[in-house]
Amino acid sequence: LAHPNVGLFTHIRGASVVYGNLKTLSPKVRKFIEDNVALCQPDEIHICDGSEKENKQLLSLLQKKGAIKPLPKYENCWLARTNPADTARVESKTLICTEHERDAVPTPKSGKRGGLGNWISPANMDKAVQERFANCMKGTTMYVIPFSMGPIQSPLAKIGIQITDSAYVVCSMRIMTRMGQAVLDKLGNSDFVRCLHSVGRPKNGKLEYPNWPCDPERVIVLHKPATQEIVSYGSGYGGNSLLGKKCFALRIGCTIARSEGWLAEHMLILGITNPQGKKHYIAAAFPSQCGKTNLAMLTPTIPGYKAECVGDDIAWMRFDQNGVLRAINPENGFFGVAPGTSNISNPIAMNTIFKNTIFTNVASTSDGGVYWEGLEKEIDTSKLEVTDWKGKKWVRGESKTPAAHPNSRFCTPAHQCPMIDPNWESPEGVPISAILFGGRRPHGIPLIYEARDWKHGVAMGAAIRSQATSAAEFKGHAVMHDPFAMRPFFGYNCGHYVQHWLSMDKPGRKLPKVFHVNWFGRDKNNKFLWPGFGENSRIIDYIVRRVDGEDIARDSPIGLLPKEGSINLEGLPSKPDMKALFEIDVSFWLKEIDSIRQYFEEAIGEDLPKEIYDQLTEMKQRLQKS
Ligand code: SAT
Ligand code: MN
Repeated sequence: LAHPNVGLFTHIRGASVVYGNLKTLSPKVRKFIEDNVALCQPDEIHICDGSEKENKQLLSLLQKKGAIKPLPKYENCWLARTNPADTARVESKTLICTEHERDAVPTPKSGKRGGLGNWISPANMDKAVQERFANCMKGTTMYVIPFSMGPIQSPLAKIGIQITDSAYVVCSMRIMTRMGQAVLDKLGNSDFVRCLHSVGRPKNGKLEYPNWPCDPERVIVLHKPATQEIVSYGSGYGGNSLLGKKCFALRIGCTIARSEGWLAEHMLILGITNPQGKKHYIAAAFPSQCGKTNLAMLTPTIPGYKAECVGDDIAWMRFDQNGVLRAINPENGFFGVAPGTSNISNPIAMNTIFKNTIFTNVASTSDGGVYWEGLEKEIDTSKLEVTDWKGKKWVRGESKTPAAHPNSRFCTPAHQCPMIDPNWESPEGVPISAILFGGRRPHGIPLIYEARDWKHGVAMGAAIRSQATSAAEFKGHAVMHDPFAMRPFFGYNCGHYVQHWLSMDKPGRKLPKVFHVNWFGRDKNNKFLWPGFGENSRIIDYIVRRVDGEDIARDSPIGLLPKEGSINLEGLPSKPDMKALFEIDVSFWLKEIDSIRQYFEEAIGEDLPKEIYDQLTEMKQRLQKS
């Protein structure tokens, strides 16, 4: 007979531990694993340590399975092609589980659901989990990923443990989070956010794309704030499977933030040093695919300015004892949209992503490289063979479909970014002087305007609208409402969320200035009115000068606009039409306010604080008087 302890440390409920050390697990972590082994019935368990050795082993396993292929043109870069039915977040299958529906989603006046999240009852969540997860890991390996959102030693950081049956997820989580043994050491026997993920398998067991197992028919992403649990089934796509990102850092994160008095936001964080050497940090919320990553990696075109990147997608922000709003980037990497990324739009990203990166659903070239829409001027495809994201031969000018999926991504370590901020891992976070809201609006919305006060700023955030993107399952270019750029990411009732923002205004706090920006205005010929990209530094310059108290703003019915001549246009090759960029068309704005009010009433109803409705009323009155 074997020593009685042997079974204890080499097996959990019959599944053998093939990697990692069970002895280092706290009783809580061990219980979490045991419960899920009992549910999912894996053959093997792998407890991730986050080491280089482990990463290499998993990458070569993925390669052997045909799930990824190497990109020899670069250093340690890989390409994954997904099942074409699994390329984006699944908003309609993303649910928040609470006892009472109203805690999760607003109760709209119309009685119709307003698209601000989906609710599920605890009983139905249990049922959904049982139906999908029972025995779902038979014959496979269960990976256990301890991870930290935020620098491990930061008091603002939070720890999660993700169970998954996907090695692709493990390798991606190693890039996107701080992952491995150091996290378990920090955790001790404390609580953690419980994350369970399986790529699943169709009911009939047949995989259409054996290289990319998933179950599009039964896909579901569940969040239970009361117990800080996330359960995701059926998808390997980042937004659905890297549970630290949208699921934890935003949906569960914002519920924790609400109860602890801070903010978990869909925001980039950018450091900006002016020619006098004074540094400010700004945070900016735009819906997915409105250029957050590009702004986070801004190359200023005006002389003397320096920009540094703290984060490109998520900000956790808390007022410190001195009343200063401090932000950390809870992530450790960039999960950026590939198409459109080029040396013109984002040279910094181009200098970040060609080592230690996992690409997903981009096209590949016969010289072992990658290709996507936007690289036409940089990669001469006439001398190469191109294989599109579905694995088919692709010829520029002939093929009718794009080479790369519009939501194809790079997953790359943040520290590789040449302009990463020296304080990006600072445990106390960086001080935020200004908050920007924005969207993709072809008509009517000026390049920049400033909120009169905090309440107005909160109303601005609540009223964000933008053209639809391909990060989710929506089609077309309709202008969609997207409060705080959080529409797909609320972990609780959006109306209560707005109330939480209003409650940030407390005595002794230095509230950041709030601005609305729109880089995407178009003229009558549908041409962009503003050059964008690096030239956006001219607007950032204006913002930090406002933060420093310069008298360069004038009143208008919608908020403060720049005084004429106050935006630095020096050195621009052609002068933009500033009149068009700042035109306030009263009839447009009256309609805009009516649509925003209608949306608020229909989607949020009485759950939206009265102060926000009052802001609309006041703005309308100012417009009618103008
Ligand atoms: O689709 S993800 O959530 O992974 C990225 C995004 O939409 O910002
Ligand atoms: Mn995002």
